[in-house]
Amino acid sequence: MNPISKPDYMPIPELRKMQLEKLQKLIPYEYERVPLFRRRCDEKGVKPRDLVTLADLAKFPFMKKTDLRDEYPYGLTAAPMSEINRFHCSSGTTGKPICIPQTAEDVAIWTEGVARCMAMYGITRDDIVQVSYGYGLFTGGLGAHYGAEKLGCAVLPTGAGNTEKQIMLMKDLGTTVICCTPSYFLHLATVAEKIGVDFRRDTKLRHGVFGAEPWTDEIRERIEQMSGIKAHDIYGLTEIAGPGVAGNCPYCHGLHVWEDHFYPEIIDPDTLEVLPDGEEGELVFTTLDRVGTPMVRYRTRDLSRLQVGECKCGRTMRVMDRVHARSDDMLIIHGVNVFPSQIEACLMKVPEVAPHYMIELSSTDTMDRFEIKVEVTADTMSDSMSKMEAVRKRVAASIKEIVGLSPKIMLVAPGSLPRSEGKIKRVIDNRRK
Ligand code: DLL
Repeated sequence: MNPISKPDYMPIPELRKMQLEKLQKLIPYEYERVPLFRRRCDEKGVKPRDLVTLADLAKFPFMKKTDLRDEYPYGLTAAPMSEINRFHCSSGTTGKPICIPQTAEDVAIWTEGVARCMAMYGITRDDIVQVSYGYGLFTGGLGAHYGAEKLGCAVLPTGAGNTEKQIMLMKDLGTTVICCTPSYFLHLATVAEKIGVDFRRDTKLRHGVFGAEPWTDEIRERIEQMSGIKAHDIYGLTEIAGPGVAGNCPYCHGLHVWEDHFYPEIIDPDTLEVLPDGEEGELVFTTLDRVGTPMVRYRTRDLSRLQVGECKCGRTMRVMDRVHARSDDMLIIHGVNVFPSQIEACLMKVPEVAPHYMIELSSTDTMDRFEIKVEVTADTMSDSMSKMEAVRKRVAASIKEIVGLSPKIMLVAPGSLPRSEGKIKRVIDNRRK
């Protein structure tokens, strides 16, 4: 076992004791240094000394993305600038970005999280890791880079974009691991095919470290089938660290949360009550060691579940379900609640369809229009009109069966929908608000 993985197997009583001790330090630290937190605790009539057991965390107020926006840039910073070592920002869909100043210690813990994920995936110091996440304010590039270096891997920091050159370097240098968004990998695979590069035949690629956006099991299967690599899931968010808050092991279907650093809770997003393990709701994280911008009960908006029971791998860290959706991703179409991931799962059941699609919504005077554009594979494109029509009908039937709606389906040519080097946007909602 790589020594970096030792904490993964910490006995549960020891882990819970450690979490409580860390929380008992964090809450007074935050109360003393962050006026917004102090004010919210005072309004609720809760004091740091009220944290006696782990369950007492539920008495403390939540933090939300809007708090980070309202307090931009330094309102939630707990450490003096002399201790700040790095900034990361995440752009929201509207308005100001959020800004997370971090100390060197914070960056080290984040790095450890990524390295522990990579070790769990079976990546070792013998690997050559191509980091195709964007470098910069986004945490993907630097997070994967530092994590891979910590494991002792050779890092190839290509960043996102320049796809043909990425493929050339992958071939020439013998890249064994690629880190990027799953949607960018799909694009990379399409370009590779176009320029005659077969991942199995022409490269040494073995692992993909994919995250930063929801991706279904069906996409995962497609990626593994088309490239012969093992596709691993890595989860995280700027507000808590970056990538490496959780990752999947070879046994569990979900992701082990590094809960010695990031304390997870699941809440009911309507009542805000903490839900027991096994129930689905909104993920909430508390950073147990952060010094620069600690987060207490940060509401991620990501929907998941903390699984009950032990994982066969022997790791004691709880397993969260893969994140297929955020609560704010939910679309209401003709009164039906729909998550884009459900549509994706339906599309991927039809093998003639490629994993590139766009959901478009608009409104007429009387009703919503719901249309899905989906690329077909190159082989399907060359088929007769009647075969194409049969594929279109199968896509429509799959959506009708699972989602209960009948959108207009448009099959489009391979490569005709927009691609992204980072997080992909798959929904255009032009309905009147
Ligand atoms: O996306 C950090 C990251 C970079 C994670 C690279 C993994 C790989 P943000 O830009 O702050 O940070 O976006 C965080 O992205 O709340 C989820 O909604 C989504 N997300 C991240 N990882 C996954 C994943 C980075 N594995 C937001 N599965 C999170 C599903 C994910 N959604």
